[in-house]
Amino acid sequence: QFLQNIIAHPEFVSGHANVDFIKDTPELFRYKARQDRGSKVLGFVGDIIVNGNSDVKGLVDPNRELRKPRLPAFDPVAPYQPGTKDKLTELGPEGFAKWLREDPQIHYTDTTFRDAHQSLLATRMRTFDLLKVAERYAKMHPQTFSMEVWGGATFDVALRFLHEDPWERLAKIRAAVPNILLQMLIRGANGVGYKAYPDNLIERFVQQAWETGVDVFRIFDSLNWMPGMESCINFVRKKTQGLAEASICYTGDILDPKRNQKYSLDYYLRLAKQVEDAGAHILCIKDMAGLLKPYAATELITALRETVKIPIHLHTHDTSSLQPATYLKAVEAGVDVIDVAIGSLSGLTSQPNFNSVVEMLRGQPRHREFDQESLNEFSNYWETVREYYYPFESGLKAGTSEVFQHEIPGGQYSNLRPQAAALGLGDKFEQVKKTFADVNELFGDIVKVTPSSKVVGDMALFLVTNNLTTADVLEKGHTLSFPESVQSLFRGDIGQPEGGWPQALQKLILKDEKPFTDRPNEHLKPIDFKKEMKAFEAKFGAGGKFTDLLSYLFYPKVFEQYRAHLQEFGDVSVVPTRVFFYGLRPGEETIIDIARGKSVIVKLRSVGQVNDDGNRTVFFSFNGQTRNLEVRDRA
Ligand code: 3PY
Ligand code: ZN
Repeated sequence: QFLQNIIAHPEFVSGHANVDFIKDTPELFRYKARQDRGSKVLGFVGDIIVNGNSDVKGLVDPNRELRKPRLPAFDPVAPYQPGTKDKLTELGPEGFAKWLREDPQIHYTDTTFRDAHQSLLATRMRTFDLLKVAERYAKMHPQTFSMEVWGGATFDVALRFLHEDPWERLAKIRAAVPNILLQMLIRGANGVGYKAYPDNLIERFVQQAWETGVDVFRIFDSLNWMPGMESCINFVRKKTQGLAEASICYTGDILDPKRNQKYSLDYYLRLAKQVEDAGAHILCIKDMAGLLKPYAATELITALRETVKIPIHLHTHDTSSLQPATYLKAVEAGVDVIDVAIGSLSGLTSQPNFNSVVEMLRGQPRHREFDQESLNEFSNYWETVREYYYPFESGLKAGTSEVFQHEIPGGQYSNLRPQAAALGLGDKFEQVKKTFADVNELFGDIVKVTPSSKVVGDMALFLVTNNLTTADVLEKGHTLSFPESVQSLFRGDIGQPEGGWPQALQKLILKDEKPFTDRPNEHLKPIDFKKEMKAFEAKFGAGGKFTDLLSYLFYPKVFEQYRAHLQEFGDVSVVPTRVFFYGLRPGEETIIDIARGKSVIVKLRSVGQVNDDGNRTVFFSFNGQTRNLEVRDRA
């Protein structure tokens, strides 16, 4: 600790420490009381018992019984069967893409570990529950094309709400799944954030993601703006042996004369060609709101197969509940890979049902066999686990054709409702959805996916909160002060939309500020990683991990809070989910695996009254011995 204090001290770091540095710096001798992991985790459990988990505040039903999930069967000593990861290693990215395009059988990406819970449970699925079945899945279903496990909102949410390191999650999944391609979603120049970042940050991020375990990089731009994707495609090609899967986000309806003026079949074909020319190994049609209808899929996929030589991967959300039909048509038209989620985490704003889609295609010449009994065991596992996350359910009970009007992405839907509720608009959600569509029109009909969709959402919430219509905006916009994200969008901070911004509106929003039309990243200073690491270590202590630095550069405030939590409570990703969200009831016991081969048994005996210092004594039995903990009651 003494040595650590020296190398972390700002004076030492800055190179200004002289010979008397040690003598003149008494704080070097101040060691933090070293708390062992077991005590830290007990502190966390005590805090949840007394104060609750703030992430589920007001949403907990104390009488709710939660069943214990049953793990799907597998043979733990059986070796992993070779899968697509082995194929990629064998063929390299170009050869792999060629093989995929020529393989007649349909392929499946399982999104259970990322988009499914992002879209149904506000991205809250914890590493704890994922890891319980990762190895089982890889051993039971090695013919899966890929598992989407990372990126999108999972990065931010892991740090912000789950107090977990997203990199550790990825590394652990990789270790458990060595045979199947692991896939991530990356927002092009916006990385895993909501704004543009310096190019060299995206480059290092991509490289580190590959080294930690990502094989397939699904890259998109939230306005379908090619310059927002090109550099990211290049980074994947240059810095990894992985696959650059570039996306075209699907919006509108190519078969609807009212919606296909701007977003026509030709528009998508033109983009597809550009994506191929930019060096993508795979083309993704990213239907983030679930708007691609079955007969439109026939037209689109058929034409795409004729336009590009690279394989085509189709992503959709089943918000309308029509999307299995879209998959059927897409498979008939020659799509190469489709995205599905395990039964109990599928449907509605998530992906179509894996288990059922496999059955749908039975009898189709392109059918690929899966062990249905096992898929159903996984579905049963996730059904039970899902109950632990009940505070995050969106409330949507059935498919809705309303999505064709509001076009809200599946991943955003489950966040927009609590966002509206937090602003006191809980009973105005219908109006928020309707206003979302009005704002889209006002903005000139844009592609809506993170982060552009968030801006449309922000504007809709702004209008509903202030009782304004889009007509009011055009009339008295010069007197309004627009949300920061709206100003940023119209300034060009996240790129340019097809056809440009409506100019009169842009003037109303930006007032005298001048927008730019080139790449926003060009305006950002490259990161000096050496310098940043020094500053990082001065702040957080020596021996900084590069992955932590990357997290910090994307989310400085969130990372600081994550780090403070880690300091106080240790790695809480090992705490069982029931305890993590709801604590323990008197008499209840839990086993926490705090390190490989090291478990602690924690039993709550009782909780005392608040004393004069504002603390409560929590009486535990810890590995069979009495342990009493003083916990501040923050109520
Ligand atoms: C994300 O960027 O998080 C998405 O899921 C977009 O669809
Ligand atoms: Zn999605």
